[in-house]
Amino acid sequence: MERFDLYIDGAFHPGVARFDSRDPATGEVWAAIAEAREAEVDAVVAAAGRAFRQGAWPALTASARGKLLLKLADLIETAAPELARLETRDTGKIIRETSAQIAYVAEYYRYYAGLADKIEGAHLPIDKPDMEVWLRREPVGVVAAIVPWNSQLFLSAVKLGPALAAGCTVVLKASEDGPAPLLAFARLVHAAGFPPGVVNVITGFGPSCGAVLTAHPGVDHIAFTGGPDTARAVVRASAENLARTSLELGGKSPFIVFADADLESAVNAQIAGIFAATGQSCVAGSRLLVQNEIKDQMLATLTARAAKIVIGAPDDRATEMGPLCTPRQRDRLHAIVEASVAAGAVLICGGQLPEGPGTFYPPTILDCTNAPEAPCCREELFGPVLSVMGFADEAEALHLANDTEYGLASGVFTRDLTRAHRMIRGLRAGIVWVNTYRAVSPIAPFGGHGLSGHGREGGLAAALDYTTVKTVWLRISEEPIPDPFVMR
Ligand code: TXE
Repeated sequence: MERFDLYIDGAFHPGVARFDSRDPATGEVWAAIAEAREAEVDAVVAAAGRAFRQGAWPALTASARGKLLLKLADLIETAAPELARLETRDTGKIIRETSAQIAYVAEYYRYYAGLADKIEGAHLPIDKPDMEVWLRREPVGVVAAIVPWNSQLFLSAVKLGPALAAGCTVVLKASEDGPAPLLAFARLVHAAGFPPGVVNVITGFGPSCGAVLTAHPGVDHIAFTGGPDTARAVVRASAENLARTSLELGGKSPFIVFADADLESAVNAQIAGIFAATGQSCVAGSRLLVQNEIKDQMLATLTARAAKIVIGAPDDRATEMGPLCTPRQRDRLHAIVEASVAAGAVLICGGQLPEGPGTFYPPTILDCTNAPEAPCCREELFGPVLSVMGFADEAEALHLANDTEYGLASGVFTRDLTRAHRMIRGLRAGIVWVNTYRAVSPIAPFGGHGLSGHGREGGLAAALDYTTVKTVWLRISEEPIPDPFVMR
């Protein structure tokens, strides 16, 4: 059994109790995880508050903060194979994906390291001759960063990078599902030499840890990634401390293929868009909208490729799709697939619960052309399930694409440039990928509308999100300020 501790105020902590973590591929308990509840949350928020207000952190220059982030990036790069091993073991995400993703996570910290000393204030041309007025951009304070199990090193980097560059301190709460890699990441934070309390890493359950953290009076900003129902609880909790919130809540993203598209590219991108990470990806292209002329051909090619996907042990480099993270996720997914078939969706492939251990689920494709209201077209499934609909023309494609409460990502495959531009304008989504899908970079903002949440991660804007503006007025006149009650 491996053991993982909380990281609070620069020290490792066994927590109030330990809970088991299971390997999703086998169902075996493999790790004992330290749990945080109210007392630990109080202690960690107090530590982050102290570190924000006093000691070494506020005394550091922005450039020095950048250097610490660079050091952390180097340590992540070196430790990437071990972090990948842990994430694969604890969440079932395949080793090919965790290795590549964690190596790239270092680039996020490097980007924000470089940004730390470029977060500038401004000088105002104020309408009073004896005044100088300028704006200071200051860190907002203590950030509660809450992440789910999927891509957690990545999802925490897009919060910690900008928050630390801006000068905030952070309490990072890992999901109770698969928390080992983030608790191991805390060891790198420690080795990088961040002052105690600047970065803290805890885990625990929603009601006894997450809910206490989000309502805590010592928290100034909540950066949350998860589902919309939990997001509603987070926003309600923030009514207590009036903390700012940024929410990244996944989607029901349309993947639109016109008849003139390069079909090979579209098929490969769609396969990656829905079956990579076993579909547990916020930007999963889970609704394929395909022009009627090529629908049969595209479905046949997709189904043939889906049948060849190598499903197996996530730590085997040959595996292309691993298990879902938890039995809860799989049960929910399967129930929605069954309800969708009952609502008229036609099962093209998959859709059966496999025998044997582990939370595996087959690549599943449902033709929903005659069942647009089936739950698989409406709800985020967070699994390897693709809903397909045909469309006649551009107007219908746009209507179907925007017929969702979500608005995170979208993909358009066409060779027609002017049509691509019209689609870009018309799509209600935070990201539009044209003739590509699932591309990300620390330089590019990431986020959505509606049930997909609000706020943007990545890019310069994310760092500004963790700042607040202080307006400074300086009177430069040598004349004494006149007595306000003496008439002149
Ligand atoms: O996520 P939760 P769940 C979607 C996806 C999935 C569904 C549910 O559709 O099927 O959400 O997943 C913490 N206050 N996404 O239940 O509950 C929790 O401990 C504060 C999309 O696993 O949102 C964990 O750390 N925090 C998404 C984190 O919230 C609370 C990724 C996320 O868990 C809390 C994940 C509370 N009251 C799920 N209750 C995406 N955007 O990619 C729980 N948490």
